[in-house]
Amino acid sequence: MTVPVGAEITFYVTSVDVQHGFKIQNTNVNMQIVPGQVSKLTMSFEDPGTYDFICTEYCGSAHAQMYGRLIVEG
Ligand SMILES: [Cu+2]
Repeated sequence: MTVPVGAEITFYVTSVDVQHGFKIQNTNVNMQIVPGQVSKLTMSFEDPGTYDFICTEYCGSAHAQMYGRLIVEG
């Protein structure tokens, strides 16, 4: 995901299987993701850079592969 610096970004996160977590490192974005519900959080990133995000809830054998990267472009 790539977003512009300073833009208001709304995350809508859900799960089709089990409970997960969604945390963007070095920010206060940290949500619990529950099957059948949508977690919503709005945030703007004021510092350009690369932000890793991870699953924070042990969700099964592929838990360690649940990560990604958000790029904030200035
Ligand atoms: Cu997980």
